[in-house]
Amino acid sequence: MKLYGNPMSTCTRKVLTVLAEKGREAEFIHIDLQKHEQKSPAHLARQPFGVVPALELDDGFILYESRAIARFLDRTLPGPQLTPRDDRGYALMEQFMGVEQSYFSGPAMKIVMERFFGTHNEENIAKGREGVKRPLEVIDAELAKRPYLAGNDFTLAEVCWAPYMEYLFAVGEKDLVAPYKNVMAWWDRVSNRPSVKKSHGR
Ligand SMILES: N[C@@H](CCC(=O)N[C@@H](CS)C(=O)NCC(=O)O)C(=O)O
Repeated sequence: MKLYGNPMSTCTRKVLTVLAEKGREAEFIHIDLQKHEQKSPAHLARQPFGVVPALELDDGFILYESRAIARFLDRTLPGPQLTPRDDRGYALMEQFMGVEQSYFSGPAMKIVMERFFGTHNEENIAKGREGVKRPLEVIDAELAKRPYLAGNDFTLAEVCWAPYMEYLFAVGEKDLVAPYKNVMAWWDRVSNRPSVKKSHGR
């Protein structure tokens, strides 16, 4: 199994977290985003939108889109299940994966990119900060009721939120998250998980 990705990429990190949870390694093929290797014909043949990650199985089956890869690996690899078996837990996991994708990662990455690339456009940062407030407020209320987004266990919902949370802290935005006490406690649990540490290069 080959994983075409970049260790700094949030979407690659989701896949690496699932692999780490399952105790599996894929052959990691480094795609250099600075050199635009993701736009090369060879990579476009496996990921038609020219981004990472893409997964290639030994029989040639290729899959892209990080959340689809995460769900696929969770279904097919032995090891701890990252998808709740009960219907409501499953639905909550999907709901919070949707919240991450629709409302959280966009504004979070707006801040991260400005800080990461040193452009520091304060207008963009302010928009990003405003944007992450509502999703953080929403999950804070949910996390008052249970330790993880979908119930008592770490699931693919945490897998998907973790890379963006990690970057918010890494670029010095702890103050943005700090008012949400349940989010802080949850992030302490999630960020200290060995699979999350490993996939985020800690
Ligand atoms: N929806 C895609 C998004 C992938 C994506 O945006 N990947 C970023 C890195 S996290 C990338 O390759 N960026 C390089 C580029 O846009 O050229 C997924 O979930 O896999």
